[in-house]
Amino acid sequence: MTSLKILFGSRKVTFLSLLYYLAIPNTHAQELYNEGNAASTINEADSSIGWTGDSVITSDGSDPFSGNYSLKIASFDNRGNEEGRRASYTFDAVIGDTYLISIWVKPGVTNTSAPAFAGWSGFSGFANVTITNPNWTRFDFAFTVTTTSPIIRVYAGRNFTTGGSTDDYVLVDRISIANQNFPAITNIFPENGNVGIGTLEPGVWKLAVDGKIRAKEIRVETAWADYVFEEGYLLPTLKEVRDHINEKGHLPNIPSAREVELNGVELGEMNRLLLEKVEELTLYILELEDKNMDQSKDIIALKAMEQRISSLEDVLKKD
Ligand SMILES: [Ca+2]
Repeated sequence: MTSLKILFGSRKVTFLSLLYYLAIPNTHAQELYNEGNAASTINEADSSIGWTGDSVITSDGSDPFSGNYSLKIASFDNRGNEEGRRASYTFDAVIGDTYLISIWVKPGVTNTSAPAFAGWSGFSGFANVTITNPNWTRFDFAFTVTTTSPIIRVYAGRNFTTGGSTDDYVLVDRISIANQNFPAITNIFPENGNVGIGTLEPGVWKLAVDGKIRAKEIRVETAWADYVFEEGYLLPTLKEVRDHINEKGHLPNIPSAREVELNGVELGEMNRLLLEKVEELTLYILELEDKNMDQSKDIIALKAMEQRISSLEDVLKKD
């Protein structure tokens, strides 16, 4: 992320399509495109909520780039004015901050004029961009904003003066808006919805946190260890346990210090294993108690026998 700060440090012309694509992994700081609509990455919904304009704006399931829907922006009619082809989206912004905006688009197959990103307002240095690639294409923008409500505009067709066709449309999907000036405390990864807090590498984890977590309670849904008390459970003999400790330096089934150092501890799994050991200990204690009782009985019997022997000895001495 450091390199980005250098790249976008001068808040002048900041249209960086390919450069941004190469420089940034597919990760983002705090996601600001959080409307639940067809073009959302995190909370996609069959909706066009958040987008306004005189074009026909719908959620479309025929050819989504991401998820089940894309946003379809179609010309309202063949009027020569631009409003009938325009769709707008605004978001809350901080004046002077730089925003990274990523949008996937695909023109309609029979468009009479190419769609475009045009007429954006509140962005410093924006210039219109025509969308000509017939395939899904990602566009990346980085602009400093000059208003608290900048407006992104997408046109189904860019030919304002001669009109166009009601067949003109453009599909829009997987939009991301992030404030480059905002510290990337929380990073949401559009590919899989994984979240990293304090880290850009959540890996396969749905939530990865580089730091301590404080909570009132944490519930871990996991298997439990009652199988120890089930018939047929092979309770290791104490000799086997002793041999395992002597050989490996840790309890059977419990990870070694080295393994824990490498992989950490899974709370649910470790609690199950610890309970397994507690239940095994309980069984050993119960066995010991049984043995103790048997030995106590033996001791009582032996004492009685000793008493009788002693009595017999006394009798013999008197004789
Ligand atoms: Ca989508």
